[in-house]
Amino acid sequence: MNIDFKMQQSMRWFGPNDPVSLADIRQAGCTGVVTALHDIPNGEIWTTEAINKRKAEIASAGLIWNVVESLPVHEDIKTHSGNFLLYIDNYKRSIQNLSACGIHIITYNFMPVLDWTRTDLAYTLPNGAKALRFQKAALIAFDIFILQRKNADKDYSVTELQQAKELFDTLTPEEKKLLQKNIIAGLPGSEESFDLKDFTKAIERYDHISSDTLRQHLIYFLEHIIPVAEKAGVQMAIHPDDPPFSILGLPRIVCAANDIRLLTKALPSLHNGLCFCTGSFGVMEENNLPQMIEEFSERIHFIHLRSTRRNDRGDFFEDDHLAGDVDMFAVISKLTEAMQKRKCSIPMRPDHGHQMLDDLKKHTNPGYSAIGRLKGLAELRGLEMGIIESKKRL
Ligand code: DNO
Repeated sequence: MNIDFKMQQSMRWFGPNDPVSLADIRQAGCTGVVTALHDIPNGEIWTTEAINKRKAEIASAGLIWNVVESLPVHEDIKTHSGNFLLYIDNYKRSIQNLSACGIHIITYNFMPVLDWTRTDLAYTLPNGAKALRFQKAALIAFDIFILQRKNADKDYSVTELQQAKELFDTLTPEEKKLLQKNIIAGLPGSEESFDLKDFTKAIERYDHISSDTLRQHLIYFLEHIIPVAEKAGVQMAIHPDDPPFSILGLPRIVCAANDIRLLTKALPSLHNGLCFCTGSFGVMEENNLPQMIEEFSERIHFIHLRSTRRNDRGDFFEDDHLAGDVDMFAVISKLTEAMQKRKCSIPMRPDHGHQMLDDLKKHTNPGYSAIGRLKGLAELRGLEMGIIESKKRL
């Protein structure tokens, strides 16, 4: 069997202030860098000057800026209010400018208010390394006792409320502050950061926005940007919601296979594509990842590989890249098939990694330390090679 296309190994970089340097990324074996112009305020146009400057910086380290993650979608667009028309126009201009600079894959998300969310950024594993974790009782404790969101108790069962209370009662004042910070202060790459008062205001904007309404807003946005992306030769890649369920009363609409079907039915263009994140989709038991890859294979433009392990209380933590609930062998096998069929390499980054070895003593961006991601990447590329070679030699 002929196998010419492999995943393009890449790593996320948060720009010049990232403690992980471009040289580190190159030594990890990557050719691609996934980044964003994080200092440009959400909603403003990314100019060709700013894009080219960042691109040149990456090129001078011997790497290629292959994927934008993320071009943020302003809250006005998600809520269809305020200056949303202007922000959609600005978004189109940024797509065109990125294309003019030779960058053709753009990741974004449509999660209300918060981007990815965890309750614990330093969950100690039995081997002493630290992982990211989402504990449902901790999120509920934040919602009920810290945020004190109106009618929040109606969203949870009696048992859940009781578990949240038990957990909250064990927390010290510092731990309570840390829980709040973890949830609303913005994890690396997040587009927003809040204090409690602003956060309440931000979520109140969604009081009358149901899942269906939010989906209509997303489709409206896609109707405007996808034709522009098509013309500019840009592949748009929506990132699934992380975690893939509603939190703090906010709707989440990019969680399961059927959500993707609704979006692609509305806008069948292949430029209306996906960032296939196994860590986000993998939290939902009903998501059969290999089947989803097969179904959406033509529109997967970017891949995030990691594996979570869930329990029946609705908690999960980020396990080793080849452990957890994700069948990584089946996932990479299906991706390999998709790439040969499409005759292209799809950029992939090892998503997150444990804080381990020397990185335990350093300041690192949660989930984005060098050594944990390097370990994940090395395992993933080994698995890919094993799959490819065994197919070739059969
Ligand atoms: C977290 C990331 C997300 C992702 C955005 C894409 O580690 O996967 O922040 O970049 O949701 O827009």
